[in-house]
Amino acid sequence: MDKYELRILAFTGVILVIFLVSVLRAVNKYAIDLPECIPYDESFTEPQIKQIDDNLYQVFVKSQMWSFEPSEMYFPVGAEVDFYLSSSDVVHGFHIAQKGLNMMAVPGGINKATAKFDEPGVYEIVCHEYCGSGHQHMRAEIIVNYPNQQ
Ligand SMILES: [Cu+2]
Repeated sequence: MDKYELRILAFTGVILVIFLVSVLRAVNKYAIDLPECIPYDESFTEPQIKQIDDNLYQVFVKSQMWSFEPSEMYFPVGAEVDFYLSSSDVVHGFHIAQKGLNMMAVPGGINKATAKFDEPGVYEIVCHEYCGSGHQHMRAEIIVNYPNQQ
């Protein structure tokens, strides 16, 4: 093998290692929870908010043209929320910009991601996948208050 080819291969390997280390550091630093697909179960398609314990919640979000259900959610500061996302018609998006949470709602599938809400405020959820003529109205809100403000 030519010595220049070896140098290019070594350089590419170093760049690859730097890239992988950077991704792992970012995942740790920002506590990024990667979305996951879970086996389909019809019980996840019924919109609801469950409180599991003081700070742990499960939300079953149903996406449909052109709304999310539930469309308004209230949590106390410090709440950790598992979102289980389903779609009853077409592919939708589920994006909470302030949390960097981004999922797809796929018919016949359930996607799950977790977010922790340490700061009070209003967190807007938008559909970021064009899903039809009413797409721009597809929004929901998460309101995070101190426990005594709910
Ligand atoms: Cu949409």
